[in-house]
Amino acid sequence: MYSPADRARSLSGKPLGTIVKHDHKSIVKHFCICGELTEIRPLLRGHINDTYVLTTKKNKHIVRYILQRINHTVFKDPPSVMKNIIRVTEHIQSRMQRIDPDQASRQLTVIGTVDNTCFHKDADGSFWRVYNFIEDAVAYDTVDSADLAYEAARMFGWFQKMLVDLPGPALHESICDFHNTPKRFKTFQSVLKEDTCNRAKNAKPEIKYLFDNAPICDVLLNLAGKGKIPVRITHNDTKVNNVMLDKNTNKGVCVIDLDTVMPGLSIYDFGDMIRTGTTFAAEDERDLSKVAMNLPMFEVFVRGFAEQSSHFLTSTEKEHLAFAAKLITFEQLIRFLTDYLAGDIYYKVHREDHNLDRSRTQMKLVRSIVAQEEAMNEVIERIFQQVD
Ligand code: ADP
Ligand code: GN1
Ligand code: MG
Repeated sequence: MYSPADRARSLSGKPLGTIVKHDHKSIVKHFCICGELTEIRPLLRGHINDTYVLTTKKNKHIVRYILQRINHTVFKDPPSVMKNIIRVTEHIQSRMQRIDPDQASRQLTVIGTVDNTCFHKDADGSFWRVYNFIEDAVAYDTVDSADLAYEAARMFGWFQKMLVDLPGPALHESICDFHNTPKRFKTFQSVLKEDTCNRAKNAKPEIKYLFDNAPICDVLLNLAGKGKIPVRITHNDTKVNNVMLDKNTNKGVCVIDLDTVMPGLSIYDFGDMIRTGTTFAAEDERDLSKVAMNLPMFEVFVRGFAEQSSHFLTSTEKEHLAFAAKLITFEQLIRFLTDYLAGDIYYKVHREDHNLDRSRTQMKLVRSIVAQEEAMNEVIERIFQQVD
């Protein structure tokens, strides 16, 4: 997770995935895109990959694409990540052709290269891929209406449902121990011990909170280890901005950001959606009075998710949904704080103390969930009884 090379890079002041000037036009030539390239515009969203919108024109017909440079310091084996993505997108595509052909063309599709591969590796060793652009759809960082919340939740439940019957061997683990919360805590402890940037002094309350609450870290992995919670194919990064909703109807269109689709716990996916969807505040909000888990929104998320997943979730999974929301938010607090202490080497930062600010929102959110956990469990029980 934080290798000696990563740390060395942090000391050199250069973030992971150090900015190199890329010749995007030559890169695009490797892909089978239609028409003449007229624009390449960076899309400054997401903490990990570099994303660009490509615009092409053929006989006055405009077609757009997404070009992405895969962050290969985070994803150590991009070809295997792409293999996963091809399997997942092709499976969803073929199911959609059967059940909802109108929406099939609005699913994420990998655009191949002229050499008939699914990515291009450039001379600098960067890995590039191209997707179709999902038109007339929006990825919201936060959702502020019940309609949007319901659709986002429905789509993440739908995504798991679509992959329940993915044939073939297990997917490649694109990031090892990605949601291994106890391991995340150990990494935090070792980064804190080194405190190479001398930043621990700025985060005393957050550090204390992590130690005080550490016992929750291993609850879900222990249950999984005993076979009480199944390992399924999960998305593992179910931020609300990783689902695209139709900009006119608000209906769910597709799920994006598939790099982390791999074996995982379904309820961590539920939890991450709650973490990002039930607060109206941004993940880096400085005014912490705005950060809280909103119970009415939570109810809508539970309903949307339950309608898609109720038939395959086990009772132990259902009993731990609220807990998973708390735990994944706690894990995110660990991750942001670790990166702050390590010198901002994993997440892109855009201002001083950005990762510390992000840690603080997560801590406030965990506290808000703890205060409402009983009520959240009541909501879950009631909604699943209605849906079952
Ligand atoms: P990251 O891993 O950096 O979060 P994403 O794959 O989520 O990268 O892409 C970042 C943003 O780019 C998304 O939140 C969305 O706004 C936009 N985006 C990504 N893929 C598409 C697509 N195929 N069509 C339209 N917009 C997209
Ligand atoms: C990253 O790629 P993006 O921005 O959707 C991260 C998630 C974190 C999230 C926090 C591969 O997601 O795990 O929860 O930031 N993705 C990876 O905002 O680490
Ligand atoms: Mg994303």
